[in-house]
Amino acid sequence: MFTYAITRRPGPNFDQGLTTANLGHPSYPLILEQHQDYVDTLRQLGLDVIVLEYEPDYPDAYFVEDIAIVTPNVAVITRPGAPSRRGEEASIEPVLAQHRPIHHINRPGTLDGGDVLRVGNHFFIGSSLRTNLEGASQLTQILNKYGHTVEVVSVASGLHLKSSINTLGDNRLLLTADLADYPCFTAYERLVIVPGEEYAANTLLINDSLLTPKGFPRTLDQLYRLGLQVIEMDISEVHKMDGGLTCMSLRF
Ligand code: CIR
Repeated sequence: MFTYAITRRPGPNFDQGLTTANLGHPSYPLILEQHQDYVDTLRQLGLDVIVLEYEPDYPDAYFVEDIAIVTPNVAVITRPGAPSRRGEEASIEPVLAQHRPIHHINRPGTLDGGDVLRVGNHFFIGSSLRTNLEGASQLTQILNKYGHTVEVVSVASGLHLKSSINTLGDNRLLLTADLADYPCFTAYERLVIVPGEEYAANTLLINDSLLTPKGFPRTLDQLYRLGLQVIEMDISEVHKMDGGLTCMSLRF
């Protein structure tokens, strides 16, 4: 169960962030509204939500998920794969240090939290354009030391591992078709996303509720059948910046 979430408000510079999405220019007033809805929803779900101020030098800094891995036992501050994002950690580390022992991913390792999927005590680390094998290996050693098991998975499409796969709780995974037959996932019950709705793979489980992006009706229908509370969230402006629901918070 999560008790806390760390988030950060998008700044007026947010449209200078990295993106490959090609979905048009995002609106600042609208992303602020969407971000506030996200914070309000996490609060309604009972989380104590910390909202950090925006970072004038780091337009992507509201994607706080990439900056740390937080488990029940430890917090690991990452070294993001994109050079423009290195430095975002300075304001996150002191917050996490109040709750967990802190470790770091060090050069030449790179790792984005978006590549790290926790399923119970087990962690999947995606090796991707942002997370290199050295970063994955450093994180593996730290997580093993704190009693967690780890597997490294190669990310063939999408920005991060969690762009394509997320946990639904109870041994269930929501994942895109290209990952469905990976041997490391076959022990789980798998809900496979229909073609065209891949963005909805970034659905976020908060305790017994699922936050899912608006606009993916077939996935929504699959999720409703699980019997959990499902909350659709309009995050159009976040999508334009290659982000999703998991990216905007650190939960612990
Ligand atoms: C980036 O390219 O780094 C940001 N524009 C998007 C990061 C999204 N984060 C995530 O999926 N965990």
